[in-house]
Amino acid sequence: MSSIIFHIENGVAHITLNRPDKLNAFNREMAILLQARLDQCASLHEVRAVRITGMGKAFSAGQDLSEITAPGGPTMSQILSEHYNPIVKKIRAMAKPVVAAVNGVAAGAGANIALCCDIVVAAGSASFIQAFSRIGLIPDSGGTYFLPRLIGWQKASALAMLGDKVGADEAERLGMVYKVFPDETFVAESMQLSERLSAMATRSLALTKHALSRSFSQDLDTQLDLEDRFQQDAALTYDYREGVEAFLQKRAPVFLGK
Ligand code: LHQ
Repeated sequence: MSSIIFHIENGVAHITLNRPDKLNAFNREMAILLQARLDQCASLHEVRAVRITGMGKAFSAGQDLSEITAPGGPTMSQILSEHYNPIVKKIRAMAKPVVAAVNGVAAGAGANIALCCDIVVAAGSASFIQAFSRIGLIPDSGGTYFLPRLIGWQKASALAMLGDKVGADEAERLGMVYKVFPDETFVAESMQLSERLSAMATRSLALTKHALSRSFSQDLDTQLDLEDRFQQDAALTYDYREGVEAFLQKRAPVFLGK
């Protein structure tokens, strides 16, 4: 069985991290396969939203620690430059919404890959651990970038240094997570949310995503100019015409993602 399970249904690409006996810890194979699937999601028009989740009781326990000590295993620099950094960059560059459906514990790189997604939802029993400091490392996979932006410097600093486990409800209260769904309905509700996104005006969601990403490094004037340009791009789409027409005709829009 592959360490990444992939299928497309109703416009959603479902990516499942599949090493459940290792709590879906990342080894090189899983990291490379995930990148290939993310590339596929980016290039296929029929994919209009991506949902990433984990098989079994965990989302992902981060780096497979047995791999880094194994003879011939990847080096530290390979792990970041060839595994995690490309994954984070591909998720952020994806011109489609990416949902992290955090079904269980998300630790280390597993937590930060979830946190770099556009919308993070969690099962009630899920949890997040910046496990790096527990083994003498620093948060990677974008942790030092996304965490302070999501929850503020103080909380990020404390969580990164202490490596405390944060339960789903607290993660929602802190702003790490958009919504927590009860364990019993988590799969259905997170799928529903992904399908709802896949039926929306995909180009406008992509432009929204990229505008939000840019806002962190730009001043207001530059950001207003960017909104002006992006809005003009959005206004050129079929979906914009459809959205306005449907509103005026008092019917539900049928967006095609173009
Ligand atoms: C694992 C792992 C794991 C292998 C559970 N590896 N087997 C970047 C640069 C380069 C190097 C290092 O990494 C990075 C990025 C990172 O991600 S650093 C952070 C790496 N991750 C961690 O340090 C987390 C390690 N795991 C844990 O602390 C616990 O397993 C958590 C808190 C996630 C879950 O605890 P439990 O629910 O009590 O499960 P468990 O500990 O009993 O684990 C179940 C099995 O999974 C167990 O195997 P076994 O054969 O005994 O059943 C674990 O050894 C295995 N496993 N995480 N990362």
